[in-house]
Amino acid sequence: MRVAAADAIPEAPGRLEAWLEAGHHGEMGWMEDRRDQRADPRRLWGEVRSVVMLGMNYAGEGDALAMLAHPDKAAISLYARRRDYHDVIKGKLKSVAGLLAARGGADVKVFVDTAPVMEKPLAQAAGLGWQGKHTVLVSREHGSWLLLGAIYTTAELPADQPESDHCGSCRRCLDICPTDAFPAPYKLDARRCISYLTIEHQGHIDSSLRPGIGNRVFGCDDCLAVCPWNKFAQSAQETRLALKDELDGLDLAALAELDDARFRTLFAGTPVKRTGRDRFLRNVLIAIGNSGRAGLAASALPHLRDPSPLVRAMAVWALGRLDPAHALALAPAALEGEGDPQVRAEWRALTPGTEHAA
Ligand code: B12
Ligand code: SF4
Ligand code: SF4
Repeated sequence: MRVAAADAIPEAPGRLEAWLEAGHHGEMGWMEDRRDQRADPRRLWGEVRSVVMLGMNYAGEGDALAMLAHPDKAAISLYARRRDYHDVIKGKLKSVAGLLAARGGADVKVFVDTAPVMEKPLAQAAGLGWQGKHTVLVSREHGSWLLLGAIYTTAELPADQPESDHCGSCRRCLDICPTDAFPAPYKLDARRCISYLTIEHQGHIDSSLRPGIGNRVFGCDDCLAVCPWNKFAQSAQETRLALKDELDGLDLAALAELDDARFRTLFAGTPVKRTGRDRFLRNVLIAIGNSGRAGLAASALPHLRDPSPLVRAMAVWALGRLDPAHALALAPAALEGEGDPQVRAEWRALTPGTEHAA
């Protein structure tokens, strides 16, 4: 934990504004709402004088990208293969905030993604680390594996020294990105980021971005995992955030069979639950389409009649990649009964001679 003054991020409003103006937030309309309050703690709470930032290590053991070598299995990002961090961090922040209030009589407010707060620039100002070229906070002790939370307080606490940038000439995170989501160092176009596409994006995923998603069905760790500063990270000790081994290496074929109830049970209490079954199945079918395993075509077939157009559309796409002849044979009859424009477009894209995502 480190402390920043409430006025320590004067460059944040302009940078947030530029990001929003460029449309890099995609459909995250909530990033536009209350933008003044997000970029300046004093706009959110007039009395705030200091911000206590918490960084919580969530490093795992071994290679975070190991699952990418198994295209018939699901890669779920490291933060999501465990209990939702928000409650755990909030609990810790509340106990510190309680001490601040009890000892100094200060007013306190605790935030973990619950209010418009720019956690990364505040954490840099407090000296927890620096925003790397991948835009995430990197620390010399924990590499890129930190989750953040904030306490705003009326107490005038002595501020810590801000951390400076230690990226140097490195650009590993920029070069590894499978969907080319960095228009420049320190700038992320969320609309191209697999984390955004698989977690936040509500609708159909553009066909040009689907191949880059590979088997990443929830979030993406590539830019974090290649950061050389990770070599100093110790694996996380917090037992309440222990990795759930049962979520590592799940078969895509098994995930394709999830109905709503089984989806909720499997991912209960984890961040994955947030997408809901339909969006998750959309992601799973993209992974199936990317797998190159013809045997997985059978897992896409039943979803051609799924009630959700999101799922149906990606079933068509996956089948078209794994078994194009079969998909083409089914297309005429399927098109007759199909009312959803996107699903119709996916069927039409299979027609020989027209552009096909594969
Ligand atoms: C919106 C959001 C997303 C969006 C957009 C990500 C983004 N980079 O903004 C999406 C859905 C893509 C996303 C993805 C992920 N997220 Co997220 N996300 C957030 C959220 C809610 C807001 C971030 C924000 O304010 N973005 C707006 C832009 C303007 O801010 P920015 O990236 O800081 O942009 C700065 C740079 O552009 C910089 N800049 C511009 N020009 C220049 C030039 C120079 C020289 C410099 C130095 C800087 C600079 O200035 C801007 C303002 O400071 C925060 C929680 C929070 N409340 O802060 C979590 C948060 C950032 N996410 C987090 C995580 C873990 C992830 C993922 C790793 C999850 C995953 N495994 O899939 C990925 C990482 C992807 C990536 N490379 O960023 C953590 C990161 C922890 C950390 N160590 O930093 C946070 C802090 C949540 C938390 N409480 O722990 N996320
Ligand atoms: S999380 Fe993945 S897709 Fe998003 S910027 Fe990083 S490497 Fe690219
Ligand atoms: S991979 Fe290199 S450029 Fe990217 S954040 Fe880490 S040190 Fe910086």
